[in-house]
Amino acid sequence: MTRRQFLGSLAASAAARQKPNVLFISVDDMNDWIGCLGGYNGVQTPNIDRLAKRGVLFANAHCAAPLCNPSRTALLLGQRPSTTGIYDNDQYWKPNVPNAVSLPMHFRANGYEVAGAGKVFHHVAGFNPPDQWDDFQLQVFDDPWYRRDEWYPWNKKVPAPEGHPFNGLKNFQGEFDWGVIPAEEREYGDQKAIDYGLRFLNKEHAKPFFLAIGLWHPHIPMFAPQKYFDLYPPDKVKIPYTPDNDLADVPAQGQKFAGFRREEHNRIVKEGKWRDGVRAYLAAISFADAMIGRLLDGLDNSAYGRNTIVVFWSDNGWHLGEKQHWHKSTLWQRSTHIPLIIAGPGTRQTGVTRTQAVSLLDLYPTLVDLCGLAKRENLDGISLRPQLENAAARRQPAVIDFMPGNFAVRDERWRYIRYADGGEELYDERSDPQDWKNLSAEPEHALRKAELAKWIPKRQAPMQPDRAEFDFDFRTHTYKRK
Ligand SMILES: [Ca+2]
Repeated sequence: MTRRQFLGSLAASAAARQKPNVLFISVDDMNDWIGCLGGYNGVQTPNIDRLAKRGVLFANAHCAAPLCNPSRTALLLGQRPSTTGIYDNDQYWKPNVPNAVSLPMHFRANGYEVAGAGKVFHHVAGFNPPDQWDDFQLQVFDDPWYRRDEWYPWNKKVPAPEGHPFNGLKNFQGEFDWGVIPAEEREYGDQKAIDYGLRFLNKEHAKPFFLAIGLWHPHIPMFAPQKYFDLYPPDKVKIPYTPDNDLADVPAQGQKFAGFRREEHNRIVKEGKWRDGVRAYLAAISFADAMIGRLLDGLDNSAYGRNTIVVFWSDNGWHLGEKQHWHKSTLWQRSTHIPLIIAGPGTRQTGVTRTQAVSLLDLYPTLVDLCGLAKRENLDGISLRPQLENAAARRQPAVIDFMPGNFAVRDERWRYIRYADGGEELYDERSDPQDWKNLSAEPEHALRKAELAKWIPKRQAPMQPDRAEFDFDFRTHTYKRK
């Protein structure tokens, strides 16, 4: 190496050291029931709320798709389902979009140390290729007695514990459970992801880092230690108000999405468990919040507190009986509206709220922008930097995909939904945030609908083949088309 090359490499490593780190924290199925978003009066999320106070709260943020895999894949590849064809939970992204450069890959290619734990990509085997990370700790489940071996080959299956299912619902299978499991608080699976993050933050890192910590909570099964249930005395828990005729003005495809797993809603109502389920969701949210608090404390007590961008996001929302539906998988506010906070270097104002509609698709270009990474072409989102700097910065609407041909377009005030069969909905979210009154048939809104419809992507990729069409080998992480 010549002296000049040596000085050049010194300068390059100094520049790399000055780049901000990223702590990328996600939760699963957390809707807007957090203190700073006001979705449920009385919810206790002091740690998420304190993060909002030191950053920018995007109060009108939406997922790219209201379901785990398409939402996470869209965020992490920077491209919406109608661009990639990854619309559902059963589609591997890696063999279907082989040239994609994911957000962690792009950080790696730009000199970052990239690590993670828990559920960042979709949680089933085959969705989180090991080449994405310098190091990754796979998810630890709270319900290892339920997890099917072929989907979770790293999971050690155990016999179902006594008392399962813990919610006492009759004949319920699988994940749809809630309650207190026989485990200490520190033994819950998500704590292992937090522990990984704390260990990582306690180490010295030669390069700037991108650290992704993905929590499963408050996703079903909604298990939490007793003390989080005790935050919500049963007689104080409020069931969401749902008008009887709420679905009457919803077109056929919307009815179909809302009817998915309707039997679970019916059973919850029939067995008198609605309030119980709402309470478990609140407990699971507060438990997630407490774990996030541990991680934020760990960051503050580490060497990286001042030079780390914190991004907090949820992959989609969650219905608790609104429109006779539990789960996500709808194009309404309840499913698409999610918490999103960005704090740390790059946020000039702190403790402020932005009301422009934004999308999780915007995170990829935002982080490229804030961290000075090489620009990427063909990303579907746009950088949030203008909103981080200026409350009045202009935005384009957020567009949400759900299965081929179905879209919601959300701007600061309106939500326009168009289904593949032509069915439409229009809601004024300012006066009707619960999407109760479909205004799409009213002639006075024709022009508004046409304006919003312009944002629906012209190019709509067909559905990619699902995983049944591949032989996947977890050991070598290879896919073979059958
Ligand atoms: Ca989810």
